[in-house]
Amino acid sequence: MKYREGIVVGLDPVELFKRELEPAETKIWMPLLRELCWEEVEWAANRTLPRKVCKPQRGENAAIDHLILLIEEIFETTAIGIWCNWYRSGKDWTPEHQDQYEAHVFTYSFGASRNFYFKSLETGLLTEYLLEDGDLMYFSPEHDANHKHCVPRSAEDGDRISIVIFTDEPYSRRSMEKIDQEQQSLMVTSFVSQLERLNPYMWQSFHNGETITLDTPEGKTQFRMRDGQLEIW
Ligand SMILES: O=C(O)CCC(=O)C(=O)O
Ligand SMILES: [Fe+2]
Repeated sequence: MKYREGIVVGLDPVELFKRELEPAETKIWMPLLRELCWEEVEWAANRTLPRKVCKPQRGENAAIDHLILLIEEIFETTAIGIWCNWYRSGKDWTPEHQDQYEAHVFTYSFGASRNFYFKSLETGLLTEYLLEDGDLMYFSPEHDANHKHCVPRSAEDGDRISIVIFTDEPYSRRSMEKIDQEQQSLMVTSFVSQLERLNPYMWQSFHNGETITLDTPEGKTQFRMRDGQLEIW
């Protein structure tokens, strides 16, 4: 996580949020996710992807809608795409690849645990993770550009579903707040420059905690002192 003044403002290139969903919750969603419109997709002549996949729309499946909403609310972002994988057993897998959508990637894991690794394009170095039921993996578009990723085959018998949610930049709404803060400081500057021109009557009422209205670059704006803080609206 990236912090500024104690507030989360962004994510690291890779984050693994262990047990983001409780087992009680994944148990509810797993049967619903198995009901998605799973397909075997051909990816080369006479060859199908070594797992089942599905590309649901919003409004099709309650579990998908819930997971999208969670990502959008927790990470203050907007989902721009979704892709689902169903590994029927350890024999199903995802070969090394890059997502290449220039999007931020969040992946929820349901069911059996599977290994996942990134391979650096530059050094060939592998970074391995164990993705367990309820885990949430994140990686940035920059990380995707420099690495391949893979879910190798395993001796695991159980099935696993992964829900991949592509999004805009996480916490981008907080940059809007920053813009708001910049606007606030412009207003304070405008207020201070007008203070000396206030007539004594307005000056007195302002200091008594009353609201005064002044013209600012944003139009008519109200100012008030509360507990030593200037309030503007
Ligand atoms: O199943 C996963 O955790 C990853 C799947 C994946 O990389 C993909 O669908 O692009
Ligand atoms: Fe991928």
